[in-house]
Amino acid sequence: MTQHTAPAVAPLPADGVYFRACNLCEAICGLQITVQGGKVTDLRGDVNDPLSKGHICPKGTALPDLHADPDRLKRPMRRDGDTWHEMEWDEALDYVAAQLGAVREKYGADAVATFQGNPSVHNSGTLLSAGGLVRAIGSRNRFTATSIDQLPHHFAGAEMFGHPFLIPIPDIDRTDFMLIMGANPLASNGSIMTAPDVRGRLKAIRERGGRVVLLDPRRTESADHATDFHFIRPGTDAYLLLALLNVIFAEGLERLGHLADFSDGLDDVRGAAQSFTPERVEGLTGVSADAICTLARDFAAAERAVAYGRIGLSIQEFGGLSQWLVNVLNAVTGHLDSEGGAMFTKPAYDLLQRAKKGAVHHGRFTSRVRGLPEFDGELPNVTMAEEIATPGDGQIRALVTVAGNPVLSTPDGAALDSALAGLDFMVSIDPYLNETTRHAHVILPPAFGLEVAHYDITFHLLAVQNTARYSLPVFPIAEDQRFDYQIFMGLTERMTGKAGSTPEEKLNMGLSAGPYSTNLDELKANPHGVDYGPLQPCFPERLLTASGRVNLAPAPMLADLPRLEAALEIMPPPLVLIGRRQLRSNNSWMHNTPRLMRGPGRCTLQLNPTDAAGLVDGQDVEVRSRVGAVTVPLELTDTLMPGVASLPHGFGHSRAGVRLGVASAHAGVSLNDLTDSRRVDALTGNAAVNGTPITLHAAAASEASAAD
Ligand SMILES: Nc1nc2c(c(=O)[nH]1)N[C@H]1C(S)=C(S)[C@@H](COP(=O)(O)OP(=O)(O)OC[C@H]3O[C@@H](n4cnc5c(=O)[nH]c(N)nc54)[C@H](O)[C@@H]3O)O[C@H]1N2
Ligand SMILES: Nc1nc2c(c(=O)[nH]1)N[C@H]1C(S)=C(S)[C@@H](COP(=O)(O)OP(=O)(O)OC[C@H]3O[C@@H](n4cnc5c(=O)[nH]c(N)nc54)[C@H](O)[C@@H]3O)O[C@H]1N2
Ligand code: SF4
Ligand SMILES: [Mo]
Repeated sequence: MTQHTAPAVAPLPADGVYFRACNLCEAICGLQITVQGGKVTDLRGDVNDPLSKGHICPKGTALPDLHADPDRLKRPMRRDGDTWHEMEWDEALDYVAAQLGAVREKYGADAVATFQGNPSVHNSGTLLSAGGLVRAIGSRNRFTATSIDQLPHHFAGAEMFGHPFLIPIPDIDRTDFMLIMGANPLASNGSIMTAPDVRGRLKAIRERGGRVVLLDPRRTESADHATDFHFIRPGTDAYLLLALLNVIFAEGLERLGHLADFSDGLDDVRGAAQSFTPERVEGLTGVSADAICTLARDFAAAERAVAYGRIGLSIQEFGGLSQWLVNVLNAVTGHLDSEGGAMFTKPAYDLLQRAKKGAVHHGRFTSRVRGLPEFDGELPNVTMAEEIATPGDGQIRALVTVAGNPVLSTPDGAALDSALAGLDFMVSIDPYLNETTRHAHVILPPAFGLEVAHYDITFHLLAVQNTARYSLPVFPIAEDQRFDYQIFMGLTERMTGKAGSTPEEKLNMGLSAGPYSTNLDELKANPHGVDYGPLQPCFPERLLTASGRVNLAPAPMLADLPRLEAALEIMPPPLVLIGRRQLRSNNSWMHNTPRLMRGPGRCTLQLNPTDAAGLVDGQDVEVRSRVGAVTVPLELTDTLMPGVASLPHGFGHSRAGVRLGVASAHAGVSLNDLTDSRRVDALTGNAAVNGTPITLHAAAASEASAAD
């Protein structure tokens, strides 16, 4: 029960037409928002946005709903047992800073952990200010969503090109051959490829006579827009990529193009691929040797081609090798840093501007309990629960979560759930009382969405075209609301005596120092965004390796190959589980929006009919893994590869004490109650949530069982 004080009344937005970017996903679509009488009366894509050109998806339309959500929190809350009491902001910030300080004082800095979740990257105030607090805490126990997502991309970027953010982006608008592995941009709207309207961009490839080849264990929404589709068994992409390279080298199809002058390691790559013939990997991957040979030849021969591997290649046991090999495939066929291939951006706010050449990015320390390596100052989030639950020096006693819901979003969420209950102190900076924040002692809810000023530092850096766009708020906030950055600066100041610069000051500085010498005033004067044109080749100038050259065969990758080789000998499990992104979901947090939840329940276990073993479509099945079990309706569909089942992530809203009325009515189950924190990509430390071995059983005391 909450004891309510007077509710905050926010002033109404002025009537008018507003332009801003949607900050819900990586597509960063421009929006045109009409406000009349204090309400949004029309919301559509901004046709004048140089990147999105009017594109919008159903989630963008739901943005105003977040503000009207009765479950959304606006004032700090302190938990006393199961009861929540509202607090004043100053009182709350004083209290939180004192509690964090006390734990730090008593047990040392490492006893205070932080977890920064996905929306931190979609809010420039959060992105630019949370770091101040993290530094003030000074703990090695720093976690983010990166290590259950794109860490292998950063790892490969750091090793091959010298910086975690030197990640090649597919030049989708100029390519004639796009090989897509482990991505479903028709549902996700594109990732590490900011490309609003992927559907239109893929159609354009087909219309100019090009090909789109998709490899996925599920015949996805994106498969409808491909020219060729192949099932691939989860976790076997590294074998497939090595086999493609094997054919390319065996047939002398390699060409480095301009990379020949500034790259090292071609012979090592050739050596690595030598034993992985298409015949050797076809059984394991499920892709025929014929198909592999043809794909290798066509890809190498295409004048403008690009291989793009996304989350399906990262959240698996060979994520680091897979992302490395995608880059290598592009490089050795002349498709890296060249038009229509995999290219690098030149963003107006450039995170690389002040980066040092030859910096070390990983392995400088390891996690206490399991000894997994850090990357860029953060530890793998698969270690979080054990670091909280295992007694000893350096045990985590306090936690700060920011814009994250790790109980639903990280493997073995149930173990984390119970670990969180044992913390001495937890604070969550989040507008919702959800599966994770229910464990907090204090919740500090920021203003968000249409209320915040925003610049997409990360996604302009990952976009298929160089553009810049600054968004001003549409909704004003009430006097007793705070922005994320004010919360971070308030806590940092209380802990260190110094608050640091505001996000606007930092943005302005970064933009003026950037390649286009722009600034916030200039961007404000261009509310639809500024176009700096298509991606340009930038090697070797932009390389940040110590040698100033591309490292095609980094030592950590070569050292990981025996692990891949050894796995060839292990019998694959009969049935494995993968995730499934859905257009009308956003990880764990938009299930409270009625308009996105309409229609039949979406949290179903999809399975190929050949694996049904007597189970029937629509019946409840119990899914078991090493760590847990869930009961969920079965959906038989031949869109799944035999031997593979799929469940969406981000559901599971039935835990007690959450305040998510709509989401709880569509609770579903959490995929991460089945995934296993022991399954990890040993090279990068990324969680291997896809490919989890499972067994199926009829839910109601029946003997019917499949695949066990
Ligand atoms: N099995 C499996 N697990 C997965 C994935 C998968 O494919 N399979 N995907 C993974 C991926 S890629 C990711 S990125 C993670 C995402 O997982 P998390 O990083 O945990 O993020 P979300 O689930 O999106 O939770 C977002 C939280 O941020 C809050 N929020 C929204 N906007 C703001 C804001 O402006 N400020 C603040 N302070 N809070 C805000 C919301 O209320 C919500 O509580 O999940 C991962 N988990
Ligand atoms: N609507 C919506 N959009 C989102 C999100 C969301 O939750 N909902 N989340 C956002 C976030 S945080 C991210 S990181 C991006 C992710 O964006 P994408 O990478 O496009 O994510 P997915 O749609 O999960 O696509 C991954 C694909 O990999 C396949 N796959 C699974 N295992 C394997 C494997 O071992 N090998 C291969 N080759 N394929 C495999 C899956 O079947 C799936 O089709 O999406 C973002 N956009
Ligand atoms: S595609 Fe992404 S950025 Fe575009 S409207 Fe939808 S959620 Fe917003
Ligand atoms: Mo993500």
